[in-house]
Amino acid sequence: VGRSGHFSWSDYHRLDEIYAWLDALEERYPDTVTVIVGGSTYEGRQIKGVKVSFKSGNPGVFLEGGIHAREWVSPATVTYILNQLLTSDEPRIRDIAQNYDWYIFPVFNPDGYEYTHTTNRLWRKTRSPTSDTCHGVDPNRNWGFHWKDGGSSSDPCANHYAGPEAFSEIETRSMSQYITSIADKIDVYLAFHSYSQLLLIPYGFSGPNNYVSNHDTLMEIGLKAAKSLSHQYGTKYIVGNIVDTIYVASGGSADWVRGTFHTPITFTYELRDTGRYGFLLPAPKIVPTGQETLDSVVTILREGRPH
Ligand code: ING
Ligand code: ZN
Repeated sequence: VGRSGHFSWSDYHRLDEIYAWLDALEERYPDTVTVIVGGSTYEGRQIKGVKVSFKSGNPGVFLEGGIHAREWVSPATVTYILNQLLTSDEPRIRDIAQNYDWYIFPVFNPDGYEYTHTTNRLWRKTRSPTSDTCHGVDPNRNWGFHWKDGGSSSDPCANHYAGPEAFSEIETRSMSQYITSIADKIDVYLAFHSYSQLLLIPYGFSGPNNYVSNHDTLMEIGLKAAKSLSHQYGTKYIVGNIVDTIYVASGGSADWVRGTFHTPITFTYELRDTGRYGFLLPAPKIVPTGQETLDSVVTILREGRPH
């Protein structure tokens, strides 16, 4: 598929291959798939995604991938899910595909993602200059809700640099504007990172009051989702509030979405593994990771729906 020839989940892909595949999906499914340029990057790239809609009037689900450059299994999993929504025959997948409108952006940080392919495999941040010698703001510390309220750095050379102000980065600023434009349609926001096998509930800013109002409901949904996720391969996830489960971390995208729009269902995934390969998860693990993650997404959407 696409100008670059092929697309698969047996390898990680460069940005141009992912974007060519998204364009090819729109050509192949013109009634269902619309390519959206949601934002842009410091180096002038597009932040490209798709809307998938089989009928009008559905509640919306937003999938965010690749905000951190080195977490390659995130874009791979998000594209895996997108492909399954369009091609799977399984009733439970057809059900969620057709009864939600999907806004899917596999690579939120394209400059960083390309940099991990060309120059430094373990780069995390954006690529804007931040000092005489350093580059990059942590795009998951740069969003404007409780910005710099714990777990981020003021050092422009640090991996968790929050930036000189909230939304200093064109990537987070432009995507926040796009999300704002569709926020009233979005019921579910899912962000995908790696690694650690966690399913995280907002908020991540320093306490107190960093539990969301429906924390108990999200815990229930999350625990059921983690159970579904374990069915195929026995992969174990821990579910909980960000601060309780990993560390204080403010200025994340999901915190901003939840805090600004009160989006009822908001989770951040930390995908495989727990550290054996870490960010360098071998490509043969993409498909199993995608399968088990999709199982959990099905559960989140079925449990989160009024029933
Ligand atoms: N982990 C996330 C990070 O940005 C996180 C964890 C999620 C923090 C949601 C804040 C909000 O640090 C990785 N691996 O990047
Ligand atoms: Zn991350």
